[in-house]
Amino acid sequence: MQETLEKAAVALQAELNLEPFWMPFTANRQFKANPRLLVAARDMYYTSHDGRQILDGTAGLWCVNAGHCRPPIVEAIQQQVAQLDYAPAFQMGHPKAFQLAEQLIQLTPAGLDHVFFTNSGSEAVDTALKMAIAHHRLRGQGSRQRLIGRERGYHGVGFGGISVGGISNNRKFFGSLIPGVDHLPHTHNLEQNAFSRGLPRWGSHLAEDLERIVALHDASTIAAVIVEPVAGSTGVLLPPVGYLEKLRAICDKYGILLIFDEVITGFGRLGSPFAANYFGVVPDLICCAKGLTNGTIPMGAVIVKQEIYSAFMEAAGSADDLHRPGDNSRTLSWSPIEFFHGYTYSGHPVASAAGLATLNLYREEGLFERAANLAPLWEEALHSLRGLPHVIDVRNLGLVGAIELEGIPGRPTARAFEAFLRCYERGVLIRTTGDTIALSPPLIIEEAHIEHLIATLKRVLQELP
Ligand code: PXG
Ligand code: PLP
Repeated sequence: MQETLEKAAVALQAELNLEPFWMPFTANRQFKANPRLLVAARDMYYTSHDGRQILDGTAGLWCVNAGHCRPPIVEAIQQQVAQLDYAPAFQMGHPKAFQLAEQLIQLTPAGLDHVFFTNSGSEAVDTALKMAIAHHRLRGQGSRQRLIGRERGYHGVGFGGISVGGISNNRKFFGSLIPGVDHLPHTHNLEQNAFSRGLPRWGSHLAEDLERIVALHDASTIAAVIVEPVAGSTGVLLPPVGYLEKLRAICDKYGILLIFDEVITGFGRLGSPFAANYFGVVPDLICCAKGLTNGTIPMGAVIVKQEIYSAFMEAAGSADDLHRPGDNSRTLSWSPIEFFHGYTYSGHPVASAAGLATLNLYREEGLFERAANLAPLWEEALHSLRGLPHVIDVRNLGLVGAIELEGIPGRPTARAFEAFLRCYERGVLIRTTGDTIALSPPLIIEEAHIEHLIATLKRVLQELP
């Protein structure tokens, strides 16, 4: 097998110059010496450049929730790009962006009812942080500028996102970041919670650290707390029972906005539209992306509560106010534009068409319910890996899973990465972060696929150095 792969790699390099493309979050030199290219996809499988079928255990990068190249989505994109390729996003519109916003708010908990479109999760995060700070200013609380993130959090790669994020490698190279950010402690604790099924019991008190931060800085300086309800990228860290409820209560007590970054947890990953629905904890803003278009066309969104939208609408000069330019009783100098923010491609027609077709497919096939129904089987399958060599924890919720391996001393990440390579050789795509294997298959996964995935992992874990 190794030999065939190497042959295919050599053939590929003869026809494709891999050098100019600076690949994101990739060991470029290692990859280019031994490339892994995907050339096609269908439902649960990728086709690799050497012609093999690869079972997708990760829904691409947590985004292809309905499976690959689904015809209704593909056709909607094809039709849209031929009919209206682009429409200016500022002071102009097109119907599908409005339709998509309306459909999105059907999925969120009551009260979250206005949508701002972005092109990625990173942009959704930066948008939400800007909204939070501006919202306070517009309500006469301009001293509320401080942002609270969490250790090990991932909120994309914009300067806002890495500032509130808590992954050291994503921060340390990039200077002083944005000022006025504090971090809550992460909730991962193997001594207390290893091999929990579903939510861990221990650790809800960690939310109370927000009280310490408030005592230190005073609530009047704090704009927002941002967390992933389930931290994905850092290795699937689950919130302890009661933790998110506590965070919500403390935010309410001090007038702090709560932002859920649902870029991964949105669109059925936990068996419900959003984690907010799953946990019954309603944030003030939700960031989403990825599954919004089933990964087909880049798109993100921030969904906000009515009060936040209204604060902007009421504070800005009204369009009928033309006779009162310069009225300085208002917080901002007069302008009919309520929020000085947006992207060339906010609500892009092709992305909107992809989003509409995606939400329709989720609904028609009942994919969120399907994920919820499969979750117990998924849990059983994952926990059957307990006891295999190197496995120090197994975590699961909805259709997310993590297998944490004991690292090789002095070579962190090496063991899990070796598992990734070996699974790929055996025709299964997994994702690793640190020494944790993260799994998040398309929600169309069937029992036989789960068996194949777990059987491959078992063999690979038994063989690992
Ligand atoms: N917030 C969260 C919670 C995310 O998981 C982003 C923001 C940024 O989204 P964009 O679209 O800008 O990438 C993410 C993205 C991984 C992995 O393997 C996770 C992400 C992206 C790529 C890889 O864990 N999460
Ligand atoms: N840089 C320049 C010079 C621009 O003109 C623009 C948009 O007009 C941007 C950056 C931002 O690009 P986007 O709106 O695609 O985020």
